[in-house]
Amino acid sequence: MSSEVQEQENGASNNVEEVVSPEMLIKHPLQNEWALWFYKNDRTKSWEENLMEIVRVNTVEDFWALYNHLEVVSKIPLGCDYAMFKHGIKPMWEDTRNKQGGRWLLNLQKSQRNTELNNYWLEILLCMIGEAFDIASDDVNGSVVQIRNKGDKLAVWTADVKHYDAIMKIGKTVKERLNLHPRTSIGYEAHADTQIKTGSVAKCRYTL
Ligand code: MGP
Repeated sequence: MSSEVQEQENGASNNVEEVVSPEMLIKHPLQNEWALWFYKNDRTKSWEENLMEIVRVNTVEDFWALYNHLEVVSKIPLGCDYAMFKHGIKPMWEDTRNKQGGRWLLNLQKSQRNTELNNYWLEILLCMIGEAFDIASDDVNGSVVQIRNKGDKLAVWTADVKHYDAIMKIGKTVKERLNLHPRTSIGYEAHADTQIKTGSVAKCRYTL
């Protein structure tokens, strides 16, 4: 190889090293670490035994790796749930950070499983990891999607039923980001009310 070519090659490889900025080599951290949970509908086990934490993510790249690897929610079996919660908060009423809280609930039509469901769930996940609720983001504990014969359900769980402003900000953001029809309403239930409901509907504290 001539010395000129050798020099050109060395020059080229040096340039490559120079243009790769260190920023490109590190992952982009999320403000919070999030845990994905799966609820398996196994009638031989208790509700709590059926709930398992799958994986935690704390970077944008790890979130997408997880999302792309997962079965889309419309394909998981009937009676099962996905939940994504801030690390340290279990997706159950009993967790100390859920006890005083509640959920914004969107009940879907059966037909929406094959149309909007997957996009709605992804949009909610992106709102959470992107802290899209501004200062109310601190009140967001997590979200749950449930595959049910009677109609699937999407919910955003918040920290405290008394935090009216944060609850409203979260509910309005969900309606906007999901681009819900103005006539589609979402209701906010306190977990305390959901736990003692008798029929299939709990008392709604707020509606949007
Ligand atoms: P579900 O899975 O939230 O709704 O609650 P589903 O299956 O649509 O039923 P419906 O009652 O809303 O019509 C089903 C049952 O799971 C509840 O009645 C509880 O027995 C149990 N369960 C649900 N959650 C969210 C909890 C929880 O946080 N803690 C405990 N201990 N049990 C729960």
